[in-house]
Amino acid sequence: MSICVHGLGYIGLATASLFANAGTDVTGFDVDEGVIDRLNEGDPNVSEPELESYIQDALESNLTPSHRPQPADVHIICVPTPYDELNDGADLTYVKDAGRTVANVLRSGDTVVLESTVPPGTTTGILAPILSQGDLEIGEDVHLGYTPETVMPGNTLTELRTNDRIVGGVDEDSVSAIKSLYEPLTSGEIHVAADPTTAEFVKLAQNAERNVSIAYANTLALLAENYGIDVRSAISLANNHPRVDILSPGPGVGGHCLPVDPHFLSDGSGATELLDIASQVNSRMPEHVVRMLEDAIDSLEDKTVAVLGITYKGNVSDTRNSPGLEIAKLLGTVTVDTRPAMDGGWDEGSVTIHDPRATDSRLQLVPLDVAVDGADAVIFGAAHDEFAALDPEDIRSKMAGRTVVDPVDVIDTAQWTEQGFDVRTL
Ligand code: SAJ
Repeated sequence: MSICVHGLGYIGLATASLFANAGTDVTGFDVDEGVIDRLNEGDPNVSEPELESYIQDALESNLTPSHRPQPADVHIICVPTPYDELNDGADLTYVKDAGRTVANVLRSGDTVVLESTVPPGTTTGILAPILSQGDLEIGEDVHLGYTPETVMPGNTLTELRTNDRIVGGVDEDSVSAIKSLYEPLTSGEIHVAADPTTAEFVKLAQNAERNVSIAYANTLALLAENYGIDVRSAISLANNHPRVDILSPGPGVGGHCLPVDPHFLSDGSGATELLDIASQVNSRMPEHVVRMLEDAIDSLEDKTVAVLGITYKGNVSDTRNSPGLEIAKLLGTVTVDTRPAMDGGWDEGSVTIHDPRATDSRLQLVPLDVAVDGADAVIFGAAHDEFAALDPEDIRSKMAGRTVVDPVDVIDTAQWTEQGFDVRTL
């Protein structure tokens, strides 16, 4: 059997490596020539060490990066589906392009699998017609189905090998073909959905549920603050109930999944009201964090703040839709591209940002010592292990002020308070 994986982002690359390391010949294709060149030089450019060496193993065995898509028994599409702000939905350009690319090399008997996160109906309504533009009939000549990836960034390899999978095919033969493809590679169960549209819906339902649950935790945090209650201990107590499992509040919801995917469920009917409110609650959290700082420092004028952690969550390198970055912007610093600072009443340059894991070269990051040197306050934007290990005495000796805002619950509040810090938490 041969496989061609279309789209070599970290999911496509991890998936291609999974098959290659199991002994299958895999061609990895990406429209970005730089990605292929880097891979041919043996550089996967991923930030999870275990995953990186797993990909290296694949590159040294059965994974061949290629500038051109190759005919193969199985085509797996793992291309991005960015948020199309104008139409409040998914930008399916890459999926359509990948479909055309596959159609050019498609043969009778082949299987096509879509893994990208897409609005319900994409596989049958958009991909199938593109694939059947030649003589081939979908279902009859070509197997087609949808199976979403569900890995948690930061734990990609383990989850790729152990998570359950949902498979939806255009017919029974397609389901069997796709099931038998993934079954040997995951210790999780394979669940069959009624059709690809159901499988697409399920993926979105999972991420939308998490987004709503986080919004609920954030709502509790706002209420608890008004009642003078420590929300995390309240949530921990509430979770002793056998049917309650409240998530953690935080400075907002970032990444390329939770803030985006609920919009893909939008069908124009207005039924997404709850999802929309949840997104609003979460997107207002960075402003709340800035307010927490304002409460702690009498006046923001002439103060310098160090934002530590601008990836979208702890221990990852991805900065997309990052709450920490949003906080830095609200405080009035231009941190990425030439996007203007939002008006937070602060002078440009009054905010420094440091992140030991972020890899986006467009960001104006500074080393920790520089960030905290003379700072009046520190805000933690992501719960990296490096921050949990900070020595408060050392930080105190460098800062001018004693204010710390920790909405991500990364530091030991008692320890920092003992060192004279005024620690504000969610
Ligand atoms: N967050 C909170 N409170 C929490 C949990 C998370 O504020 O209790 C925040 C994080 O700090 C981060 C954001 O939410 O800013 C998203 O982080 P996450 O860890 O919840 O999820 P992602 O985006 O890294 O990965 C999600 C996962 N989906 C679900 O758990 C349902 C993952 O399994 C998916 O594969 C991934 O989306 C995806 O690619 O769709």
